[in-house]
Amino acid sequence: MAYDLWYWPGIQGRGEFVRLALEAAGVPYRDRARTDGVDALVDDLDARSGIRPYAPPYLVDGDMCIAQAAHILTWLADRHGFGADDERSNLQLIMLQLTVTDIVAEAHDTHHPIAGDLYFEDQKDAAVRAAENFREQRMPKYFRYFEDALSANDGPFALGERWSHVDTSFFQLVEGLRYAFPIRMTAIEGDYPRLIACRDAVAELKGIKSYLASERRIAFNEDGIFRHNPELDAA
Ligand SMILES: N[C@@H](CCC(=O)N[C@@H](CS)C(=O)NCC(=O)O)C(=O)O
Repeated sequence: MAYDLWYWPGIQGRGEFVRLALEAAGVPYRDRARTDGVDALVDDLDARSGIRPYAPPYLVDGDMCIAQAAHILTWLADRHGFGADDERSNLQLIMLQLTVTDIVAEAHDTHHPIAGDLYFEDQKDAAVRAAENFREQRMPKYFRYFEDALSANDGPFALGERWSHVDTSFFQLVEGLRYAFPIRMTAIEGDYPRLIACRDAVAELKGIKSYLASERRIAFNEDGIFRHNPELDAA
């Protein structure tokens, strides 16, 4: 039976990291808020009690319901064989996936450095400072780390020749940062050939190719995590 994925319908957001792995693996899922509407998502979340998701994305399989994008991905990887075969490598993949979670949160905070529920205009000065630090210090530091990780095995992916949930997340990270910070990415991405080769190899996966060409792939927009504010971008 297909999984139910619940995530805000108008954006890629954190749900996209889950969508990409499901699409790459050819695992059937229903993107419930896209078919049933945003109210259905709010109602579904409100109807849950006890230990329940704090926020979307969350995945439902019968009685099972888990949230946290990185957690969902590692659970899916175990079930559908896009993790590693040994514990040590699996723990390394989880470590990398959680580090993607960290940079994604920092990318979000460049446009909302003070509070998520304040308008951009009300925190623009802080955003300009946060984005400068993110571009100059944080992007190279994370990218160097991912580049080193990708040098551990021969091949375009973190595990070498076999893709994993980490690679689909690297793909989305590069795409998102290209959208949000095109000037900065053009200036630095040549310094990280393994990360870009990984992004390119993911783009060639059969499931990803057809997903990107489909209407299921929502375009980047100014409501998502990766937003393009020209004031926040520079080489
Ligand atoms: N750490 C969680 C973050 C989940 C999250 O922040 N979801 C956002 C949308 S991307 C949300 O709906 N947040 C509502 C809130 O924090 O109140 C994850 O990686 O899944």
